Amino acid sequence: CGPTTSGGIYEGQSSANKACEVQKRTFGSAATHIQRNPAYSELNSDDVSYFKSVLGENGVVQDEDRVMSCKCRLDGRLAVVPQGGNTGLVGGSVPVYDEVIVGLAGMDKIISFDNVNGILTSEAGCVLENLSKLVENEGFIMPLDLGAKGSCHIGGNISTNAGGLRFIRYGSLHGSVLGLEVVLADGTILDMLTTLRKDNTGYDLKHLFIGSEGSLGVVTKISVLTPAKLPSTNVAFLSCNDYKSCQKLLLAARRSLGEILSAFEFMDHHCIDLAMRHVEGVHNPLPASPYKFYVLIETTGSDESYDKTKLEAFLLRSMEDGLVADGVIAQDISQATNFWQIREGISEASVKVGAVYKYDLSIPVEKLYDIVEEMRCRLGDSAEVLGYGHLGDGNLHLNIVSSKYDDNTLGRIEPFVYEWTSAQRGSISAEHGLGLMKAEKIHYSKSPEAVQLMASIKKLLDPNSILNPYKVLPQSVL
Ligand code: FAD
Ligand code: 2HG
Ligand code: ZN
Repeated sequence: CGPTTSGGIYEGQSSANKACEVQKRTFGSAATHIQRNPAYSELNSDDVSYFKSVLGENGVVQDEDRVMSCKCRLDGRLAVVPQGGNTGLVGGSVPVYDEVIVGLAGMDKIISFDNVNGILTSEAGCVLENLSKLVENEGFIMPLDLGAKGSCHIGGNISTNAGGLRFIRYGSLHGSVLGLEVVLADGTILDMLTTLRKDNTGYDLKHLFIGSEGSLGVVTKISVLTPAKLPSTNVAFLSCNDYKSCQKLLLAARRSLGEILSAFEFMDHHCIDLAMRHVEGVHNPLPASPYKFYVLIETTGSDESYDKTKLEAFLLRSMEDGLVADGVIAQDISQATNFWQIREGISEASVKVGAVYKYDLSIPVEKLYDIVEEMRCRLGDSAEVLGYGHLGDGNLHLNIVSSKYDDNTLGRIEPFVYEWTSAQRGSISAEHGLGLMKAEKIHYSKSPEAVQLMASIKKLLDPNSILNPYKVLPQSVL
């Protein structure tokens, strides 16, 4: 880490077994199948002195309890794990053995905000929610939003190419990120921190680092294009009797709401039941509801009365057509917040009730719910199967909640879930990345040739494989 890096270094547990135990509890079986690579150096006191000379005494954390609270940890070959807000769901931000954590939380400065063009430039450790507040005060919004906004960093979002709740409207971060500064494995500071909308001079290298989960470089600075904040937002919470209706409703919303559609999220009734029990302060806006599915639709536009009329007319028509069973439009900000809290609370609520096997799948919309039903058949009463997600993006979150992690349950879920997704030509990671948990599963979604090319790029940029080892790519290709 060069002089521009004012983040922190956390020394990993000296006992590999202890680290592995934590991994096993947190990330299931993935960590237990990987051997420590003996080519990596072990951290010694010279390394620690060096880090302190660069980062100061407070920049280096060795105390075991503080390291563990990060949920976990450049002589020749010390392996490192870049860590943002540590909210990732695939174990990408935590060390597997004794890797050193490069924590970005200290790099939280705003560099500039261009309020003519809506371009934000900041350090990578800024928390997403803080950036949202900042740009909103200037009349803009961040192009992404997600349930972990209070903790995740913009650098982490970019490194995972996070999707989230605004993807349907503003698309992927590959479109919104204008520039990056990245520190490479050999310490080179790669300045790609442009703020230009258009720049076709050669290969657009920043895209290699968007979504590469800290395996190719450490993102230290970012510039992002922020859309204008529009004055009128409406949120509706609807119920449907069957999945087919949700699917038809999506098509109808695209056609009728068109340019003002800004979110289309769905959840099955198992999710609603869970949210009512475990998300603090929410209530079901459709109380007497025997419904199977729920949909949250948000519109954002520039004309309050036109937008509302349009949404009301759309709902009326959808009810007449039998697509929507019941529904409400939020009348004020507190109702809208309640609707969003239900949806955003499902992920955290699921981990409160048991061991959760999490899958994040891209599947053609017409098939998307089939895997949820298949899983219910396979697992019977032994687990609760939740289906929800970003329906507008064809992204299902399949969460399987069981009383404990065990090989028997896992064996009934995997490899079936991956084989099934692959057979639909879907993706086994729509938006969360591969991290530690899914690195060995990449072949379900990528061809051997594509994986080989990824490995060649990794070797070119990080020949000693010190950046985020055991993550993203299978060990066999490195
Ligand atoms: P971390 O968890 O710290 O790291 C994630 C990965 O990025 C790791 O591989 C890490 O090594 C790497 N990394 C982090 N910072 C850097 C950096 N500066 N340079 C290089 N590599 C880096 N994800 C979605 O896509 N959509 C959602 O809707 C969504 N909702 C969520 C809701 C909840 C409640 C939770 C807990 C998670 C959710 N996530 C979602 C997953 C997670 O929040 C995102 O992946 C987020 O982008 C991770 O950011 P982070 O700063 O926490 O990164
Ligand atoms: C969401 O959309 C997140 O709520 C989390 O991506 C999904 O926990 C999950 O599986
Ligand atoms: Zn999601």
